[in-house]
Amino acid sequence: MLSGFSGCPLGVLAAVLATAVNGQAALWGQCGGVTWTGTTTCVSGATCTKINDYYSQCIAGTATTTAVASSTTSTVASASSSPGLNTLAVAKGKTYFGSATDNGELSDAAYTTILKNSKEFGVITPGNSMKWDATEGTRGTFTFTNGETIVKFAEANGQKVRGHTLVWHSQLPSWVSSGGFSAAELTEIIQTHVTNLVTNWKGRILHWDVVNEIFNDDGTYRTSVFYNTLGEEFVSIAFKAARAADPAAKLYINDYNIDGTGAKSTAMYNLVQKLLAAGVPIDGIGVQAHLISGSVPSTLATNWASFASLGVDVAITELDIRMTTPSDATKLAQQATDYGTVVKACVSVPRCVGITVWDYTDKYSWIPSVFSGQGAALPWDELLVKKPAYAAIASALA
Ligand code: 9MR
Repeated sequence: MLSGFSGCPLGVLAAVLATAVNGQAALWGQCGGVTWTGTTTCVSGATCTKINDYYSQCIAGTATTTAVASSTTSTVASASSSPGLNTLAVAKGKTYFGSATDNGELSDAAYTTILKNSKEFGVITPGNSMKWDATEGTRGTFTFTNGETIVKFAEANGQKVRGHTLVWHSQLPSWVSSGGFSAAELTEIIQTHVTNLVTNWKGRILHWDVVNEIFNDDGTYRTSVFYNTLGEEFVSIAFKAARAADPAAKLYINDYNIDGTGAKSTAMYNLVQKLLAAGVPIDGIGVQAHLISGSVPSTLATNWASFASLGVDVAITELDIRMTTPSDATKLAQQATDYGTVVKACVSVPRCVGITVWDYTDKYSWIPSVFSGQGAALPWDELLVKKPAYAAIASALA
């Protein structure tokens, strides 16, 4: 798992935020804060926006409110009184802005107060409770309780759900991975699993991640019980079963390190093209987007437009942008720039339908437990306070 994610080295973090010409801070650059000694004016078209006492940033557009910290620093509505990221995304023509969550987090009242706000999040993704190990730990015995808790939470709050995930090599019970099944038996096992889950939540799931992480980074197929037993046919088997069980759900193939162009993205493109030509019901490509601050690929929009040219939707399904911890104002500024880059790329591709952050707060991010010394990857900090990334997302959606 760990080695599977982007091996890109950390890039230079703050250099790109250097003061622009004529002594004015660049778009997205820092322009204020109690320890800031640089310029407090922004280039034309940007407004110096107070994010907190320690950090002001040049945000695209013109200030809308006037709380003034100095003669050149004003506070816009973007963070404290934002209309909400989902509201902004929908106004921008997208279907949603969303967040992952997990069952254990739902007992945290401060956390759920934000999660249930459909102005911020229009779609919720269960981080674990719809996976194979959580739903069919024993062959033929299905457990929907935890998944249902999250679906009910979303429905109670006027939110939709991305189902995650039906066929994945990980979090897979050993009865599947080590069962020694024939191709015919494994086909039936996949069909039974997919049919039961999708039927159980029929009509209540916006998107399903039908297959997840089937490629290696070089674009070859990942070794798994599914691929080893059935070859790439397992993909078609899963999609066809999902479509038959809930024709209304949009069906996605989901993976990481297909953010920018490269061998893995090419493999995804080629497979989806081939399967669509063969009549396999694929509606979208899910781009996980587990990214590294300072190393966000420059080819996001190009790659997503290429995917969309196949006639499918694109969804950013698990966005987070990690950094070496602890964070500081410079790193948070770089991260804000990076979030802006990702969101603007989605905005620029009409068939990029929505963006999900892989939980919204650093309090519940998976990153520190897997990437030692890294974290602070999400738009809200561990205290549930909005970071500069929030304002950058809002600005990119404005
Ligand atoms: O967020 C999930 C975390 O709680 C689990 O421990 C982990 C186990 O593999 O899975 C995490 O979610 C993964 C997602 O399902 C697929 N893409 C990678 C995500 C991060 O590992």
